[in-house]
Amino acid sequence: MSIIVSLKGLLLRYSTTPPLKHTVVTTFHKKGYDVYGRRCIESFLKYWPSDVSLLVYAEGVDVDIRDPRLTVINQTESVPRLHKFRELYGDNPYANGADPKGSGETNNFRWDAIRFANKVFAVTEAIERVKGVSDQLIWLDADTVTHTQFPKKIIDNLAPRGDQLAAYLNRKSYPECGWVGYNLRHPAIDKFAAEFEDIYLSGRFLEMKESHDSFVFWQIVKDMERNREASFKYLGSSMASGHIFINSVLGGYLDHLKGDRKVDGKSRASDLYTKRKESWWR
Ligand SMILES: [Mn+2]
Repeated sequence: MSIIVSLKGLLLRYSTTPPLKHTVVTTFHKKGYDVYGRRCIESFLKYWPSDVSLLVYAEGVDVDIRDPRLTVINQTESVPRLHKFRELYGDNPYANGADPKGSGETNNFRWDAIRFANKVFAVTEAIERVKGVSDQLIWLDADTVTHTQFPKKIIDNLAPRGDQLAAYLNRKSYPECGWVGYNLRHPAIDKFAAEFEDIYLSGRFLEMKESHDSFVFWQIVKDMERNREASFKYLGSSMASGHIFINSVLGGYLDHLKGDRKVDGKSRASDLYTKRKESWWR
């Protein structure tokens, strides 16, 4: 948006980026709450701006943290389409980590749609829920910890705007979807959400090369770009591979505990390929 001010006949044009309302969404089950979810919520409440709220889809766990910024949603009752998906494909080995190409692998995340659908349906339910209330819905993996005060201005700058439907951590191959910012004001946001769900519910994910949420997200992004339905904001780098989350601007405020780092509570120094000055990384 730009504001034009006339001052004694002199036209001054100020370029302004209006402040935005942000909602963060995540999900976890009982074990996840114990190992990392609690830490995710507590560090959010400590370091995120006071006007950002957090929506948690909790599966079979009583979240015993109370805060006006925190809304806990009973995943079992409130995300019926996820449970429909589990009914349809819960017994299908190719939706539970088995390699459809027949390598004999049975437990590979690339084909574990049942596991990653938790994210997909939490995102789509949250889009419905906070559209009209917030400008940006930020998906944040629960295995993240905020370690440094996260300024509102940085979050505003990370947000997708205008014809950008989402902001995500791109890299050489499929993106890192531990953080995805959705533009709730984009005219095609409902279409995106419907497509995300339908790829899973219709069984189309079984025909795809990989079926975890990040791969499916990437396919939708490429389709929408090709069809000129939306553009996207890139928070990563097309040259980068590996642990893009903590090496992006996000690493200045958050850590993302992939794999067994969840138990350690911290990423390793060897995960960084950019210099970081925050005390967390010392
Ligand atoms: Mn993660």
